[in-house]
Amino acid sequence: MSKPRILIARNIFPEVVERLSQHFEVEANPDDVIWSPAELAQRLADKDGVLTTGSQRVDAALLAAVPRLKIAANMAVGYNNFDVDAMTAAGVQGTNTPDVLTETTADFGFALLMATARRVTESEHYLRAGQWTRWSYDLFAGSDIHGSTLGILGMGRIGQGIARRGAHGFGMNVIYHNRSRLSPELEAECKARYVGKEELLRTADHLMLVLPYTPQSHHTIGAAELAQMKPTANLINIARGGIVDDAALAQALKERRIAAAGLDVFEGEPEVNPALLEVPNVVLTPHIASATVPTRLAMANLAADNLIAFFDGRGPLTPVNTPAGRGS
Ligand code: 8YV
Repeated sequence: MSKPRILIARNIFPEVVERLSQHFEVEANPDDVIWSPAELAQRLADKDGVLTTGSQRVDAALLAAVPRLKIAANMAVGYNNFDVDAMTAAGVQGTNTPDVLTETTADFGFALLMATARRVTESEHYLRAGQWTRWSYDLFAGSDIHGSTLGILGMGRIGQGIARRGAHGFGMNVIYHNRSRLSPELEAECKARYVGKEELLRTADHLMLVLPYTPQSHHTIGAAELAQMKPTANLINIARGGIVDDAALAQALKERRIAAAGLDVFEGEPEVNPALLEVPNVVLTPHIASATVPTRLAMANLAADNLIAFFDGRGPLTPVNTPAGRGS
């Protein structure tokens, strides 16, 4: 029997490509070309499966053009690049990579929080520019982390990891808001108190966004929400671009209506709103929260495991939908 055919839509670890080659006829993308939707459809015309990253959209238009495709395995926990309803309707399986990146991403949330509150990159730029000539009492004075109030919006696995770090590592007072409340056991473990969104916005010294991006969470933080925050507060977004109205945030930062922001994700990334590049009180990183070598390797391997298990007939390990399945 011939092997199923798969496309690996972006360049990934050679050892994972090699592993997949033992199970499938593989078309890889070693030059890491970002294909247009039409090019992607063309390459998928004769494929049974695809390993995607956040940069490929799998929607009704693509699915209509690729009738052979049975599974899209995303190398990401977030899957807002999938139109899950369209995939389910077309009988196409979707999978993601939860758990393997939780702790690494929570670590980075803290790195960004600390860099933002303690003005790490802003002060480094000043030093590199040769502007440091003397000590002064308020030179890059920022805000404290220990003992402050950490607000978390979105309390899934990564949110819980951040809560644990804040409460147990830094003695922070942790509050959170989420669609559903955690169990009393989990709340106790995370030392986190459930509050309404308004209280979260009004009282957090550091507000961490860790919620999924959906049409409902578009611009969860806009001008009105920023206006409710303390002028001394910091905002950290490690979730998705589009959850924050970046133009409204840049304006609030410029007018110092909040103290600072740390952003790993952007509306329309890799484009970054030019107004954000103009303000000094923002730490900007290029969507690297899960980027450690072991974690990215674990993500690639889990995406590969999903493809292998699916075509073995064992069923995907971490599905995001339960389609009836396409005929072969
Ligand atoms: C990915 C992410 O690196 O897992 C996610 O949801 O945002 C990142 O870990 C990115 O989506 C590329 O696939």
